[in-house]
Amino acid sequence: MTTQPSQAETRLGFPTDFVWGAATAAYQIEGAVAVDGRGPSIWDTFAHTPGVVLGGDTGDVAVDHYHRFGEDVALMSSLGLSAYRFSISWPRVQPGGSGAVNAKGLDFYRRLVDALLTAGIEPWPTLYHWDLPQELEDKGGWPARDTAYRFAEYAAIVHEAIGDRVAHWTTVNEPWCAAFLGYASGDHAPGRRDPESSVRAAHHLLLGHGMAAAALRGAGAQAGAAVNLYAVTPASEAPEDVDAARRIDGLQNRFFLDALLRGRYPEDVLADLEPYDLGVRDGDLEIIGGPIDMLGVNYYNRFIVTGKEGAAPAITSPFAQASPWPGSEHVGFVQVGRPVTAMGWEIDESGLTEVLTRVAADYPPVPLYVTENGAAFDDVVSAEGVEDPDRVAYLDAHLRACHAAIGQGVPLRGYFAWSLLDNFEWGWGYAKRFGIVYVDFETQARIPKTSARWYSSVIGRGGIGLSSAE
Ligand code: IFM
Repeated sequence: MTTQPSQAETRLGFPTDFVWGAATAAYQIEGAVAVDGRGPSIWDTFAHTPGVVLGGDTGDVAVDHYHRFGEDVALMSSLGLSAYRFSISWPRVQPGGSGAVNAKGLDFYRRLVDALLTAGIEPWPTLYHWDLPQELEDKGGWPARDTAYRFAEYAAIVHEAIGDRVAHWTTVNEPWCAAFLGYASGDHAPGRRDPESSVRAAHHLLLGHGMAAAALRGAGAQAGAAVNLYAVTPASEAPEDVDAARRIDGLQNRFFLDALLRGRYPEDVLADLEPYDLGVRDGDLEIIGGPIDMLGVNYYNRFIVTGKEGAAPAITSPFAQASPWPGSEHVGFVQVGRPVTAMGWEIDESGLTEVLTRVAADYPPVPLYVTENGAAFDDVVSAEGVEDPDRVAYLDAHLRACHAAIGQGVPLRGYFAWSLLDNFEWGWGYAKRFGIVYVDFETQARIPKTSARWYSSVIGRGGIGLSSAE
């Protein structure tokens, strides 16, 4: 990879083949939940359960991307995106999660991929961004081993339909969230609160990834997974803080990284999870640790962790539990007074460089992509449009952090802003806006924010200005 030397003095240039993208996920944007044969997912059921999503919001309509994808692709094109990361709704493609395939559902993704390619935008589908078909949950969900096999079958169905036009595949997105928010804290669908189920879910999500990745790669595609990684720092040198940080880093980061990139679970994490049976069988970790072509890193913030009593839980949902997931007993999350986003997450871009350099230094080499990074702020529409200088500053700082990582030899090949559009932010409903494009949820009008125009100019220049947020 080479940078463009002619412009090197005026900007911090990125490699010429750097992928500049934006990301979304099916349940957060598509809507049309009962249209053209889509089946119900765990998020449909969960969101319709009173008291679990702020304001009783659901993804029933979301931002109606299912009907407006042409307009949205035109928007991406006007911004100059080189790639678009979206997820495929399993229950739209296979309403019951096994068996019959819904031709109309597959056709939607064929049309989306075609529109992207026509616009010169590379499609980057993710096969699982949390919308498990409800029928599979009824049969045991991710804690049941069979779900991993069904996932691999579904992956093959989607590849068969669009594999001739799609090169880069992400299997599962943020398996930590799907497993531990879904099955331990109950903050996310399906809302179960059972630690053993959550660790089995984590293992089966990884197993599903391994089987799907092998099948996709066998068919000539490039495949990988996207994990949400955090910089984790003990609040002090006190042994209980250091151990709390080890446990959080273990479950949040190393559990997934070691499995995916080394084919094993970390011993200390297995010891922390001692009372539980993960359901690991002979050969599973060889499958999970099989070759991948890329690792997606989703980064939002740093965790500063204490083992002392009384600190707050991590802010994962408006309904976050005090000790929400196994191994996090007696763990608290400390804030140190840095500026926060509308999620209450402290902004610390140095953590992104830290996470990227750590993966590059501690694990076998694999191309990395920042598959999600962004921030929610309380955007308002004015006569001037939607001005979001805080988001511009956030994105700028994190792209600087990426640039620094590349400078330290990290094989970082691309960056996807989260998110292209304001959307359904899970337990927060429509109360949190992550988009670089504002969406009026009443009219569905799209209004590019200042950050969208700024990002577009970064893409056009192939880099960021020498001074902040230029
Ligand atoms: O909106 C989510 C996304 O679905 C997964 N990663 C984090 C984002 C912001 O919370």
